[in-house]
Amino acid sequence: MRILLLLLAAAGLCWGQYNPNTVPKRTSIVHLFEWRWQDIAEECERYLAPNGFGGVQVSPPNENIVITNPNRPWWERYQPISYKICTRSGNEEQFKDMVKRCNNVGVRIYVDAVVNHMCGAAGGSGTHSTCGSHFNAGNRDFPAVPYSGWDFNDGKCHTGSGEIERYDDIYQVRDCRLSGLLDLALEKDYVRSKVAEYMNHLIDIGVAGFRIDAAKHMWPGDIRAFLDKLHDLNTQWFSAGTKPFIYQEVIDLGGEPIKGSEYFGNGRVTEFKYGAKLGTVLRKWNGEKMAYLKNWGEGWGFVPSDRALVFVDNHDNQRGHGAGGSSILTFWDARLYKMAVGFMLAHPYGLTRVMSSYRWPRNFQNGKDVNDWVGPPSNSDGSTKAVTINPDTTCGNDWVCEHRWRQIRNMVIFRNVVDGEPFSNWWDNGSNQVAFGRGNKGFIIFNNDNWNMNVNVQTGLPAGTYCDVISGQKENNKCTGKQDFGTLPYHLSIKMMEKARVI
Ligand code: QV4
Ligand code: CA
Repeated sequence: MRILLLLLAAAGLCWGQYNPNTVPKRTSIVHLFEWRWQDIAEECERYLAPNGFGGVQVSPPNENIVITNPNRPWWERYQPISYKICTRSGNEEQFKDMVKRCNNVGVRIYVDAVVNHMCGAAGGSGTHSTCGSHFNAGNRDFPAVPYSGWDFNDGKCHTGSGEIERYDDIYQVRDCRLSGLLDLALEKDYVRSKVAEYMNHLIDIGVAGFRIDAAKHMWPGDIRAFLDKLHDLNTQWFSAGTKPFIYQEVIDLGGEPIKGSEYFGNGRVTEFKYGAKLGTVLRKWNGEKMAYLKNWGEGWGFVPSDRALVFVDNHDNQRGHGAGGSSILTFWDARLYKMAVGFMLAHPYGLTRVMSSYRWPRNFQNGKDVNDWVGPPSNSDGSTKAVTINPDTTCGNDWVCEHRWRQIRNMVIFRNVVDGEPFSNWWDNGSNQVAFGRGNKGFIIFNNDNWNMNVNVQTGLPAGTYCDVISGQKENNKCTGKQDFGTLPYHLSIKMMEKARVI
C-alpha cells in the first residue's frame, strides 16, 4: 500500500482535496458571512458542534481596502491589500483562537481565499486598509506582501479597458481585470509562492480547506501550481498526510466556453445551476414542477456529485450579485426557502452548504436593490456588531441565522443520520407533491401544491412512530411537533400506509 501512496504522491496526485475533512457523520458546512471570529468560536461550541454541523466557511480573513463610498460595503473584503490576518472580523490572535476552539469541538474552518487579484485599479494610495498597510493601486505597489508592477497581468490583457469585456474569450476571463480588480500574474512562481505562503500560514494555524474565490478567472494549471505548494493539514487535529479541502468558485450556468469540469483536477467546484434551478422549480416558473425533481442531480446536467459544492443561495446571489438571477430563493422568501434547503439537505447530491446572512435595508428601484452593497450590522465606529442570541435561540442585531431555524437545523441533522443511504421510494403526484426516502433511515414529504395531500406511500422505514422534524423534533422521548400523519398543514400533509418519519 505504501508503494502505491508514494507513486500517487510522486505523480502529484494529491488526492483528498475533494474531502471536506469533517469528523465522521457531519455532512454540511455553514457560511457565517461577515461574522466576527469570536462569535464564530462561540457558535462552534454552543450550537454548531451540538447540532452536527461539519464546518464553517468564513469571510476573507486577509487585510482589505477600506471603502467609505459607499460606506464600508461587504464587498470591500474582496479587495485584498495584503495577506495579514486582520479585518473587521478580527485579528490574527482572534482568528487562531476561533480555529482552535472550533477544531476542538470537531467543527472545521474553511477560508475564503481571494487570490486572483488585489484591490480595484482605482483604489487609490494611502493606508485606507483594515490593517493600516500602505499601498498604491495606481503603481501596483503592495509593500505589505510585497507585490509590485511585475506581479500583475497588465501587459497580458488585450482588451482596450484592461478589464474582462466578454466571457466567451477564455483569455480575457483569466488575464484581464474582473470589475477593475488588479489581476495577479499567477503564472509567475513568485506570485504562486506568495499565495501559497498565505494559505500555508492558515493551514498551519489549523484550517481544513479553502473556497478559491473567482477561480474561473485563474488558469486551472496556475491554481494547481500553488495548491501543489501547500502543506498537509495540522496534525494537532488531522491525521498526517491530510490534504486541504478545495472548492473553487466557478460560475458555469452553461453557454460559456469555460466549464466547471476544467477545474476538477484541483478540487470540487461550486454548482450554481443547483440553486438557480431549484428556485425556478419551487417558484413554479417556466412550467417547472417538483415532480421533475425525480432525477435531480447529474440528471439535470450538474457536475458529478463528488465534485459538487451545492447551496440554495450564496452571499452574492442573495443580493443580485454573481449568478442565478431572480429565481434564487433566500431568507426573504422564508416558506419556499425552508422547502428548498430541506430538499437540498435530504437529497444525496453534492456537499451541502447552508447560508447564514444578515438583514439589510433592501430598496428596490427599477427592479434593482440599490442597497445591495450594505455591509454587516455595524456600530457607529464601523466595527461589526456582535451576534447576540435571543431567549428563543434566534439571533439579534439583524443577524438572520438561517442555520438556527428549526427546519434547517433539523435537516442538517437528518442529512447526518441518513448519510450513505440511497435515494429511494420516490413518489409524486405529477405536480408539486413529492416524497422520497433515504434507505430505511429517513423519509421526506413535500406539498407545494395548494391543496391537501391525501395518499399512501411506501416509505421504506420500519413500522413505528416517528417525529416530524419540520414541525418539531424529538425531545424527552416525545415528538414536539406532529407524529401521526393525519391532516398536516397543507404544505405537508399525508396519510401513510405505515408509520413513517415525516420530515
Ligand atoms: C467598478 C466597475 C469597474 C471599474 C471599477 C472602478 O465595475 O469596471 O473598473 O468600478 O473602480 C466592487 C464594485 C464594482 C467595482 C469593483 C472594483 O461592486 O462596481 O468595479 O469593486 O472597484 C464582490 C462584488 C463586486 C465587487 C467585488 C470587489 O460582487 O461587486 O466589485 O467584490 O469589491 C463574476 C465572477 C465571480 C464573482 C462574481 C461577483 O466570475 O467570481 O462575478 N464572485 C466572486 C465573489 C464576489 C466578489 C468577487 C468574486 C471578486 O463571490 O463576492 O465580488 O473578488 O461572476
Ligand atoms: Ca485572473
